[in-house]
Amino acid sequence: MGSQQNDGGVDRDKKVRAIVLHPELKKFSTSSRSAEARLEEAYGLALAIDLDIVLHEIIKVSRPKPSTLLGSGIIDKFHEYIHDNEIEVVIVDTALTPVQQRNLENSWEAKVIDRTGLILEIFGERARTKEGKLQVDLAQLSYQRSRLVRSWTHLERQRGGAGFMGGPGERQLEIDRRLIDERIVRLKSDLELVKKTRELHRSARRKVPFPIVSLVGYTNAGKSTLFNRLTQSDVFAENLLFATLDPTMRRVNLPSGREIILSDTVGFISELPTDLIASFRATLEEVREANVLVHVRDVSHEDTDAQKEDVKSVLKDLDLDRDIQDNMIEVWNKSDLLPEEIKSSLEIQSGHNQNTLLCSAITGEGCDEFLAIVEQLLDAQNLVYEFEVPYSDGAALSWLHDHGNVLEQKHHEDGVWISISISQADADKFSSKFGILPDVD
Ligand SMILES: Nc1nc2c(ncn2[C@@H]2O[C@H](COP(=O)(O)OP(=O)(O)OP(=O)(O)O)[C@@H](O)[C@H]2O)c(=O)[nH]1
Ligand SMILES: [Mg+2]
Repeated sequence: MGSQQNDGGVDRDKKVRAIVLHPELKKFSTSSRSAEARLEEAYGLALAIDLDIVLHEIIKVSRPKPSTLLGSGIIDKFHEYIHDNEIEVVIVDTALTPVQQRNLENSWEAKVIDRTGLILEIFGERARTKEGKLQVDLAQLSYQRSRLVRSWTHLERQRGGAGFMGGPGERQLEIDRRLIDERIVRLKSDLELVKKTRELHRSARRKVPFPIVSLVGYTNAGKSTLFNRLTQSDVFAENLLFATLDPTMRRVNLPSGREIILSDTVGFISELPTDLIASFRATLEEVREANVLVHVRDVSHEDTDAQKEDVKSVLKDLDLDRDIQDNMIEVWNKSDLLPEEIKSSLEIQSGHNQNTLLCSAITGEGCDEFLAIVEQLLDAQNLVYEFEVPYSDGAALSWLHDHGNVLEQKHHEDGVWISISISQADADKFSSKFGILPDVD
């Protein structure tokens, strides 16, 4: 590739020409998705970074080769294509081993990016908050560290390069590796610091008895669009995979006037790289703390069922599937895109389950009902409160014993300190009846 030495002067307006290949590993596939659907998704991912995608294609792989994954016939065929069409980047939609990636790069004389690399690249472009950026940097560096290939991510950008095409040559590798190690150490300690600050904020927030409601779901399902509608805000919502990366939180009033905190989060995807799951654990801390989890689904998507399974498995990886199950709402979004027949059938189905709702974040259909469902769920939920009831308020104390589950009680100088598990609705009744405002534990 001729333009390698050029560190900063690459024409930024000219898009890098790329192709997307989805290897169909016939014998090994356990996925319920078709190869075509998977190729489309990979294509969508590639479009999420600014590349000129000249071709996207499925390649059947009957016997994956450890050294190159693909057979030599296919490699030769694409070598010619890559050369003739001035392709600079080849996206191979699977997890390549470092050796496979390196060998393919050498054969094709082009940059090869696998699925993990691509997702990391998108995340790198999208992260906005300090913590988000640090986490992406860390995930990228660990990924890069494992590969003896020319680096193309943040390191270069920070040296003033033009994205992943302006990289240094192989001789730079040793220096890069040392730089990477030093940066990993620094990033980890920076992250610790940011995490501590977040933890402080979070415990401050816990004192505020506002329940947290988190939107989760497959990327592009419509979480941010729903969030914007409900909070009357304007976060980035776009027909782009991984439009949202950093969580956003806003207050919303429920029909009764009670306030909740709604949080919009990063979307999930099938085969989410494990490195990234680990690094996004902290970003998804709000999800962990949520009183209600809202699974937003694009029911107009042909793979909506497979996507649901993917979301469930990511939630499982994040240890979020256990406690929250009863407090989960499933939002069947994009109802406006459904043919009339399917829409009415889904309407009936969702009517059978009180925690399922058919709606359209675009037209607003069903969205009021959404808040009512959140309210119902919260009303039914028990929260642990801790507070002191003055001795003079005997009636308040016995009311609590009647309505909640007292976990602990201590006699202080001026009153009884009590730790109680009680429903949100009763807690609200209690504070309006007796004028004592409890703190959530
Ligand atoms: N027709 C229709 N389009 C919708 C609806 N909800 C969202 N969209 C579109 O779907 C695309 C993705 O919406 P987002 O809200 O960005 O999706 P997201 O779940 O936040 O996606 P990520 O942030 O990438 O995880 C956008 O083009 C939206 O306009 C809907 O109810 N109907
Ligand atoms: Mg979003």
